[in-house]
Amino acid sequence: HTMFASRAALRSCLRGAQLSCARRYHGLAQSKFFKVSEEVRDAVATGKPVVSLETTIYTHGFPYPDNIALAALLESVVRANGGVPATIGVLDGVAKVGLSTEELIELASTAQDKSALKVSRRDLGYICGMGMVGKPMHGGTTISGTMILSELAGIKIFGTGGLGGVHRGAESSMDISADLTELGRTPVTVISSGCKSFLDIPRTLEYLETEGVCVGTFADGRDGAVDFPAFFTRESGVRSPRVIQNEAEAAAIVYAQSKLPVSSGIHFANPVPLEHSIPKAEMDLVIEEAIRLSHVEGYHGSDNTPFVLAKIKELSGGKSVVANRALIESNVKRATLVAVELAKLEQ
Ligand code: PSU
Ligand code: MN
Repeated sequence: HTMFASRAALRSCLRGAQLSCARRYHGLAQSKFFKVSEEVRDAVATGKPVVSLETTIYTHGFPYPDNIALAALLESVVRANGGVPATIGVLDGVAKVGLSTEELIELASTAQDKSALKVSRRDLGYICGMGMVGKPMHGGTTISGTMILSELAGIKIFGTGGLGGVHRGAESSMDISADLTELGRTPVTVISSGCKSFLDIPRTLEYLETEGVCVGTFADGRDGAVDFPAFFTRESGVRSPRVIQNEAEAAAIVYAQSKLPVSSGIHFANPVPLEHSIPKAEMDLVIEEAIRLSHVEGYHGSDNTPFVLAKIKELSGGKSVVANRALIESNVKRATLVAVELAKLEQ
């Protein structure tokens, strides 16, 4: 028995408490284990277009020292398009929004010995708490972890490579990325190239629908139905729930949703640039083999995605790395242009 008329009423009250808590933090935005750089704080306070960038792609994705070059490139893409970058990660148990160049190099260097944690929602309290008791660790934040810290810092737009999803065989393994539930509960817009087809894309979209996540794919003038993209390829065989034509449309959706009592996130998929797309048939073979090897070697939990990604890279002979870099760059540019349009609406 509760004082609430229904479970829905209880849930919406809890959600309200959660929101007002997040809002309170926007002003303070600092604590022993949470720091926002001065540049980012100032940009958020003065309504400049800020774009979040994650760090799991550096700690668990790209090899050292390519990852450092990529990190620098992405920040300059944001600046060149009129935005302020906020690279997010955990250094010595302190969650930081707006890493300095030195901090970025320090964090990305952990790719050499894999010493950084992969930090999603479940890991944030752990890594920050351990930092308080003299066990400092570095962490690369996933989409989920980066969304939480973005919201806390007041950042609404986040650009990255690929979204986690429902894994194939999830009906028995229950392996569903925390990125999806995060999108269901945290009002941050993620721009990526969809998800790799080592995941179960139809079920990923079903899950996002259940979680109340608006999913739209940039069509850039193409008419009619558009596929939700599968990272390296523009085709997935699955229709995107919504189609958007440009950044102004995307920003209008973000703006409208922020004014409605809808606290879930948004995912805009930006298909890989045509000149870098890899034919689906070619990628399918590579992915089948990567998944087979992951099963053979018994990978599961948070180690599974990095293993499969590394195998895909290996089996596709470097081609995938070039495509990967190109699409992230394109997504981060798109994210910045959405943030610029959104800043105009919020003036
Ligand atoms: N998919 C990719 N590249 C990535 C990731 C996913 O194509 O780098 C990373 C992102 O940081 C994402 C995380 O948030 O993996 C999801 O991991 P998991 O499947 O364990 O939830
Ligand atoms: Mn998982």
